[in-house]
Amino acid sequence: MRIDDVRVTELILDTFFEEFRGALRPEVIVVGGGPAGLTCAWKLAERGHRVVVLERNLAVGGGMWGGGAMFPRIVVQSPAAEILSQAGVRLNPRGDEHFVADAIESVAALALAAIRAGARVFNLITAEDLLLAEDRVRGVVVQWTPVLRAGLHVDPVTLGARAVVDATGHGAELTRVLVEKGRVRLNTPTGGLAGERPMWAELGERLVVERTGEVYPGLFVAGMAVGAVFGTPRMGPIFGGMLRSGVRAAELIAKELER
Ligand code: 48H
Repeated sequence: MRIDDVRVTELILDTFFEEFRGALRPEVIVVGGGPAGLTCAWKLAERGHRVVVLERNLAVGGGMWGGGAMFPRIVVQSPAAEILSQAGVRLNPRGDEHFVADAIESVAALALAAIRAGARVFNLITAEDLLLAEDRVRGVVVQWTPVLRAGLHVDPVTLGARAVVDATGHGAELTRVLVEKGRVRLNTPTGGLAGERPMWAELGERLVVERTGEVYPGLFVAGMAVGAVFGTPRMGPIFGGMLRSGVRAAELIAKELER
């Protein structure tokens, strides 16, 4: 079989730009393709919403690949175990309310579930700023990650959405940008970012779900970003809270979109 090298290039460019063009104004932009972001995107897409996931790195999965201390295992409890199960992940029940899952299988399954449900995932794109107009977050400003890493002075471009999710993990990068550059008060007890607290898995797992929500009109936080914003404890390699926070964010956003 003959291969036309230039045709391969055409196919890549044509299909990428067709898809990217259609992704400029989704209903929801999820920034960060870690466990919380992927779960949120999956659950919103499953309900028929148009969702785009922007991931800075080459691979989605965030901190899940490494499991606990580079042992690629994650621990969950019910009801997060059922979320993993729905995604097709095999669970190892240990008979004491703990389930163990393979970290790599979990990342792969969550990514596939999100994509198969209809979420569009773009890698190597960093959300470096927010579109903030008339007291509402209305989108994100994006740049190719390699441009940022090379320190090149290249202007970014903008995507719009009715809701943006900060699922950027421990750094809560987007919310931080909103507070520092937008000089706004968040819907948090202090009006700002409280900063993540030391380890206490039981409380951290509960609060990360309870505090998931809209911290400023148009901006939701999910996953470890919730900890950084609300000052809730970290929980180590027990990942149930991340999955449940993603589900919770999806439910809250769907409620607004479907109103
Ligand atoms: C595009 C970005 C940007 C940006 C970051 O860190 P994550 O895995 O985040 P969560 O909240 O889904 O899961 C947290 C979990 O992995 C974890 O760290 C836990 C449970 N820790 C507990 C403990 O005690 O330490 O994923 C965030 C993703 C990553 O893939 C980043 O590359 C990406 O977001 N990202 N993508 N634009 N500005 N910032």
